[in-house]
Amino acid sequence: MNQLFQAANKNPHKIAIIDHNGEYTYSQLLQNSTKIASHLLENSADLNEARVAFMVSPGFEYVSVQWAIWMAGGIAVPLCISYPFPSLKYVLDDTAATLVVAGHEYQTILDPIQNDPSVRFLKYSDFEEEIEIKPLPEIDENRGAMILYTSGTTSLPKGVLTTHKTIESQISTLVSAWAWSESDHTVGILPLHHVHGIINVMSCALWSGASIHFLNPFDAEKLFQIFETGKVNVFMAVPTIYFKLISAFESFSNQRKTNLSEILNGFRLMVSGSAALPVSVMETWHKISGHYLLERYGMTEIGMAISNPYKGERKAGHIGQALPGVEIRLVDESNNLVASDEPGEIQVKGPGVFKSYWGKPEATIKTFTTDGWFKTGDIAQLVDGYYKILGRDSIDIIKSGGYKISALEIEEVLRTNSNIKDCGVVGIPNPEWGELVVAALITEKDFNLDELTSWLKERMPAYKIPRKFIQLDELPRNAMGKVTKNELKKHFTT
Ligand code: MLC
Ligand code: AMP
Repeated sequence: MNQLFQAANKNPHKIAIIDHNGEYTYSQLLQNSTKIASHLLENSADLNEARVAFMVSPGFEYVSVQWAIWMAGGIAVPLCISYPFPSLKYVLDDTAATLVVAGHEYQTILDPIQNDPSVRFLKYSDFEEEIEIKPLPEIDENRGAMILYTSGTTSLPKGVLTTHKTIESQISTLVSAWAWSESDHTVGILPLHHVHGIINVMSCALWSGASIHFLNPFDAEKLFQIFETGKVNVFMAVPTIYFKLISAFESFSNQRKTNLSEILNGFRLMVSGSAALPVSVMETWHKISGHYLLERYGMTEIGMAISNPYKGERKAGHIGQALPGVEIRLVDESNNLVASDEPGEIQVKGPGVFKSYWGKPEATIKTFTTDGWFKTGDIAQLVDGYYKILGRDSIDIIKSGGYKISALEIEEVLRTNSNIKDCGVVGIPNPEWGELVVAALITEKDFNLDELTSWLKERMPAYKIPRKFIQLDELPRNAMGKVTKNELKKHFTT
């Protein structure tokens, strides 16, 4: 990640990060990261791709730890700060992380692993101790740099391994396509265990010598207050956040609305992605801000691949064209190219595509064609030179609030409840969340549904928990005995 650190060196006195503790320059960021890298290295010269899991709040501390891991030659494994312990443990076990870093807010939840002999457990406060600065190892760009977890068509999430080179390519592509510069000022409101928050917002800003103001957790009122300072000029979010911002905006006085509209109108760039942007949201946001949101398409495995133009027409309901350096093709079920106006699966090639699913060689082979195209599972069509997403090849993948959720994963957890005999989880359309996770259950007679949500909260993050439960006598099935999820969905719309 040398280019990222070199960029930071160019602007030593510029504010890089603003968070709830204060403001930090690029020079402070580099110094702190180097110091933490020395702590991580301890007696070794290179972490040699050891997995370093870290649970640290978005802000100066998060970036310092992430950069330190890269400087010391480790693989960064950011842990979701809202995960309950079983979800954290899954990631720690799957990556076989040998180092774990806990921000002070997360020491308690990580307590059970403090005495694990296979793990070196470090509190962020340990890094405050003075240490002799160690020489940093030379890192080959093809070495592993980060593992992010993504849900898919298997019941358990998979770790997506990217290299330093992949990440640099993902960042530099966007910096140039969207004209990032050191005069930019953005806001970090997205979770930092997914590419949208890590790559598109945080890393692009820091690569460009821009400033990033972290706000955690997301809060529409507080975000508008940051906008009202008049400093922000670049903003990126998922459609659910734009939906929430519109609702909050509509409750403001006319005077505040006029003032905010003027401020938003002065932004250089506003982007939406991670889920389909409803045309109604795009139009309402245009009325509020004067901006047609730039909608783009990406995935944990590939970074960003398709984008509406920075300059030029942005089409509502369309994701745009291939980004420079990214090859895109649409194919049918036999991997043959479709006719130019026919729908097909999006397949991607390019330097931003991930290396492998961590510890899952078979899944990795399955997700690429024999000639090296990554199969996204998303179905699209090229309409007048702009790609348009039509759907996904698997009904078991749900996008809610911009998070990818596996219906199978939730079903497996539900089935571990002794009162639940069987279940089916589906996503139903919802204007705010994109899709809402809902579940049909076949239960023991006297089972009380009221306690189910709190039971689930101990086992999975809140965003995966079904928002509606219904009890059925049986699940709709086809002749093969497979649950027919399209039929099941109908039970939730009546
Ligand atoms: C939370 N809630 C939900 C929910 N998530 N309800 C329905 N569906 C969901 N998906 C509920 C909570 O239980 C809670 O209810 C209330 O909403 C507030 O919870 P919260 O956690 O405080 O929610 P909030 O902060 O408002 O979260 C909304 C959000 C968040 C939009 C900020 O979902 C978010 O950060 N999404 C971004 C995800 C992201 O970064 N995806 C990118 C993946 S990368 P109660 O009743 O308890 O109050 C990718 C590639 C690419 O996709 O192309 O970018
Ligand atoms: P994730 O696995 O969390 O990285 O999510 C990637 C998925 O998000 C893609 O495979 C798409 O299904 C979806 N996605 C991302 N951007 C868009 C978009 N602009 N429109 C529709 N779906 C999108």
